[in-house]
Amino acid sequence: PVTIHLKDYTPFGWQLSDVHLTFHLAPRSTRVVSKIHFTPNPEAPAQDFFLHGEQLTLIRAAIDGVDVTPEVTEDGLRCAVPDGPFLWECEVEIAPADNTALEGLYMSSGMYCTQCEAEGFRKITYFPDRPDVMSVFTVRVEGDLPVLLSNGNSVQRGDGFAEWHDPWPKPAYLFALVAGDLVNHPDSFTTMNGRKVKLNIWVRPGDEGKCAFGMEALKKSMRWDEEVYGREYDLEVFNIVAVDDFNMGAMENKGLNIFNSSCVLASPETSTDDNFERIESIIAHEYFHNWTGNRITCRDWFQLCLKEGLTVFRDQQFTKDIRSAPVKRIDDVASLRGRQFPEDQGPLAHPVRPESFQEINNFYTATVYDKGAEVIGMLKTLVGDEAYAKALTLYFDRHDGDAATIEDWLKVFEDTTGRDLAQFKRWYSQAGTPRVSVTEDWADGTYTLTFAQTTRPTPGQPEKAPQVIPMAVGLLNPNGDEVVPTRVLEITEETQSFRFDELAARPIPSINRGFSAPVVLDRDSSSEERAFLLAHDTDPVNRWEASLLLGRDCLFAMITENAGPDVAWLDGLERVLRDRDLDPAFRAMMMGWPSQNEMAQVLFERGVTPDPDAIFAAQETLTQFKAERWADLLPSLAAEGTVDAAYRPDADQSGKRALGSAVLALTTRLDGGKAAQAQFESADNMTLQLSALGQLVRVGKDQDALAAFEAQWCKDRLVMDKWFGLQVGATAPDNVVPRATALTQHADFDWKNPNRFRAVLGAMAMNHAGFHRKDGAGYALLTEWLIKLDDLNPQTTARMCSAFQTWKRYDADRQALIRVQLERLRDKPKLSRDTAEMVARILG
Ligand code: B3K
Ligand code: ZN
Repeated sequence: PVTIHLKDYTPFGWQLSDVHLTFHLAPRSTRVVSKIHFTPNPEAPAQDFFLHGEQLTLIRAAIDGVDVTPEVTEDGLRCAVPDGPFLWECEVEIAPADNTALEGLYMSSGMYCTQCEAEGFRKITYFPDRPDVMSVFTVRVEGDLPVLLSNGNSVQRGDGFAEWHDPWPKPAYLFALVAGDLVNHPDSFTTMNGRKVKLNIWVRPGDEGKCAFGMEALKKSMRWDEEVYGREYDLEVFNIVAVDDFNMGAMENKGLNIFNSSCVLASPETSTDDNFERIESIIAHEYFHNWTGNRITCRDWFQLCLKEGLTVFRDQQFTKDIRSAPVKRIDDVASLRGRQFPEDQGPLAHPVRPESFQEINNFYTATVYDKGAEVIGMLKTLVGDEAYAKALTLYFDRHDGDAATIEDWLKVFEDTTGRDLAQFKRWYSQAGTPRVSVTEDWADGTYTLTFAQTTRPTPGQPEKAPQVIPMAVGLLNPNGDEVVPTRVLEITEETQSFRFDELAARPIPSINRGFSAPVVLDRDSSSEERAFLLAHDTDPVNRWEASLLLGRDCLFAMITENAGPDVAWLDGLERVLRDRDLDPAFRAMMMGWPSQNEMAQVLFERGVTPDPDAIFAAQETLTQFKAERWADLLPSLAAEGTVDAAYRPDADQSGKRALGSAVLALTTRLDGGKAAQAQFESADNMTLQLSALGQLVRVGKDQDALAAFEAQWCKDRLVMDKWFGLQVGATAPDNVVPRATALTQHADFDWKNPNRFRAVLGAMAMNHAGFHRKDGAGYALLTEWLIKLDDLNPQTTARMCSAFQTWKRYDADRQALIRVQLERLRDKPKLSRDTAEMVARILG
């Protein structure tokens, strides 16, 4: 396998002034004709003329009108070319109907669509398929289908053809084409400069009723980017298309975003509150890419976080602005810790800007996206809001039209603030989660906090240097008042102290407020102190954190010492739950506790080999205990969690329903599922229906409900994904593998559809105790299916291998069982490059 290195970057030898593409669509014999003007690039070293191309049948190639015979290899073609500018013409044939990898041009339920990021365009035609080669595209689509779309503005349309022109130079990964029998949900948006933009969401007939929410989210995003970042949309039309078969969430192709239908279609009957919120944020994310990604793109794929980290940061800001900021922050912190920390602390650890890869698709990770966003958040915290805004304005002014780098990005901050960001840059180059230990000192009214940072070795990086850590700290008086409001301490040394003078009493510190830095805090705080913060902290994230830490300790003691639940913690929590001044959504979050997966990590960190069954059992005992202890409180909380008004997926109503469903989980422990059954029967929206079904699955009283649900929804693919997923994800550990096995035999288990595949096998891998059952049946089942899927869809296969990334946490027997499966996968004949790289990294 070939490894690509950041340090080897060289510019392409030519510039492309314009690209003309003509598509003659046919399921198994689409012809793609390209005409491209190449001009030598004065800034590039001399090189062979090489164009990427994979799985293409070359029909004809010509230079300046004269036929040529290039040397064709598996990954592209080489050809002798003139010294000066020339016109390249080429015709290839491809078979979209046979493209199961869902990369390049493929078919999904009878419609043609494309996915080119990162390197899919080379499966459409021969091209310099790299993000720093940007050009103006004109596209003609010919086919016997009612709707023919591509990027940019519509130029001409007629019987069986359409022409599109995108005036903004773009790299090939932003190219898109869609053709099919589609209907649209139209709307329009008037930009800040009064330009009217046509908006469309294109869907398959029958889905028209599920577009309104997405459209509102799009308009909100467009307005928000104008108001907050001063960014205006730049084409006459913005199209979104929903596609059923898609490897990820969505794609920001210029003017023609393509979405996994699960990330755009929504209705109260078929979508949960969580679905609505996710759809809103993904629509925003893809739209925001228009400036951070498309107008300013990446020089090479190592710079992926330049667009992804920044765009995630922007979509998080957007959600905070239009929903509840504290709740969103807690959500993001929980997801960072649940997904990114394990990555950063295991065999797949890599820097936010990786330095090498074999298959770039394997680096669309929580580290690049979510840690990438955290790094931007830290930068903003360090320079302040005003400087951040100035730096961003400079970034857009200076780099509009560029394929930029992290160096360019940091330079705008250095130029606007005069700060030297050399040390800060380590956040981009050093992998691993920094650990910060805290000690304190109190004497004569002076309180001193001392921080010591270390980062453990990660693959390829044995030594780590200290990073810049913006640590937001506030101090509370023993009576609960805040004596020192939040202050950001800038830690740059390995060990560093900060003093707070003239205090009347020894304060209680609230450290890393708002999770100002993505680090693990090591601090021996007493449970009294945590309980105090749970009661008094003004920072919602740390209030939640205090409860989480108490929960961790409680479960740890239950698992390792057979202790009973920590009643002091539960009583503190109860006071929070009873506080009607607190947002129901926040209280719902406070009712959560460390997941089984998180507990496995906690045990491992504390030197105890995690036993998945013991973790599960402790969680069960704790839940039962909570339910009994709070039995009196539950009815009033349930009432607060009930919405009487007509369904709206807004923050207010969904917060209430979240509280309601957290309460239902406890009530079910007391009534064996009676309330859940009633809720299931009366539910008039998917949030209530699904949360009730989840509880019925959990208590094993799900047979009738699952049948009823299936009968009701068997025609709706997205709802059926929930049905498949929930019965595996929520069931008791022993049932997980048998159920997943049975569901893979179900007539509707269309395993070539990534959503359905993930619904069953992804849900199995996420059910901690079920997946990690002692006999290894979970590992074997997942591997069997990964082996099967790899021939068809390497991207989704490789991504799902990460289910094994935490394998070194577990006991020798489980490790041996996992190793057998990883080796079985490794040794599969014709294993894809994607999966091969993942398995090799996980095996280490
Ligand atoms: N940029 C795309 C992701 C492409 C993934 C390629 N394997 C979606 C997004 O981040 O918005
Ligand atoms: Zn993105």
